[in-house]
Amino acid sequence: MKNMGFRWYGSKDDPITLQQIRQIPGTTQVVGALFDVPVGAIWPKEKIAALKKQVEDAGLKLEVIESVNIHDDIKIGLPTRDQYIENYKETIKNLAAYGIKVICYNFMPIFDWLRTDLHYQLPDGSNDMAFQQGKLKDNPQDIIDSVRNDSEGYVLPGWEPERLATIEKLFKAYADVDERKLRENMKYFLDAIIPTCESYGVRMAMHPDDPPRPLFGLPRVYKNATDMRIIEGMHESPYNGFTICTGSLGENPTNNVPEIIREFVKKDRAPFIHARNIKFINAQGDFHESAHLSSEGSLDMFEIMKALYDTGFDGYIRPDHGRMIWGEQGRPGYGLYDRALGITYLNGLWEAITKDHQ
Ligand code: CS2
Ligand code: MN
Repeated sequence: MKNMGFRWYGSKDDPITLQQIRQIPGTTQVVGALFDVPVGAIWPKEKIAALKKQVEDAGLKLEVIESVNIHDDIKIGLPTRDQYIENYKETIKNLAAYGIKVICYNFMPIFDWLRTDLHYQLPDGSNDMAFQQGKLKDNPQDIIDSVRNDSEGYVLPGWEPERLATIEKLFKAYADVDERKLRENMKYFLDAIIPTCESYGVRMAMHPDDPPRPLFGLPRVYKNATDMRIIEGMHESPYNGFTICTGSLGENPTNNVPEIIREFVKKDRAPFIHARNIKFINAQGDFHESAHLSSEGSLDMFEIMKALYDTGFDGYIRPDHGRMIWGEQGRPGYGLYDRALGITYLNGLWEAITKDHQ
């Protein structure tokens, strides 16, 4: 696939090098971000330029950013949000100046994705991340502590220590934010930024809530196709788009992922795809992340790639979380080997589907 990417955490924080990424066959894009700019602040041009140069010097491209995170004041709807929205617009302009085409973001209150195991043991000796509802304690602090203890010292996206230190305060601040209010705040944000995206040619790609269900009483607004139609209607524009994360959406067994792809790629609302598989452990919808192959999980990756092919998808795609295999250690979900295998598999499916249609 022409825009196959690999998520990278930067030379300071990622044990994986750009040279290694360059050697994964069929990989042309790095999906990157600045990790040392506080949420809500403007991303400085010099830092974007430096990242871009680093990636290009390694023979790769940087056209997708994951993520430019949204300040909680915007999600809560505080009066201070206007300044953060202005900053976000400046960041969009600065990114556009360096050829960024897509910004992935999410609108999840407090937590980004959530798992109850970061090292779930698989029978073949590898491990990956899992979510088991029964293991979720009532007190969010327990899950924060367990993630912190289990992440091998890596800062996981959305779990930055400075945010988590203020968790109690954050929960209080979100007390009045229900699903309706969160949607209202999202529309306010989109109405403000999408005109800037249109003028500067940067497409927003919202990531689904992961797992796609309310947790600790916090509202969730992107769980399924119905939610997507609501978000789409908040601000009609191809620049108001989605990241279709097959794993996140697939974690709800009632979501038909290929159908979601068909609907939203056809409507030109899906500039970015995260392709990964998950495997349900029981009928309650507990799951672990699996290798990318259809045979290893509960999602049919062939049908997913075929839906992309049939709808003429020509956007950006990356494998998502992988297992830890061959003794590799590092940031859970973001090792080199299994994601590289994922790319090879996805590219193989794509070649087969493409040639079959010639
Ligand atoms: C997740 C998220 O899809 C993923 O890799 O780890 O952290 C995702 O990057 C964010 O929700 C996007 O904003
Ligand atoms: Mn994802």
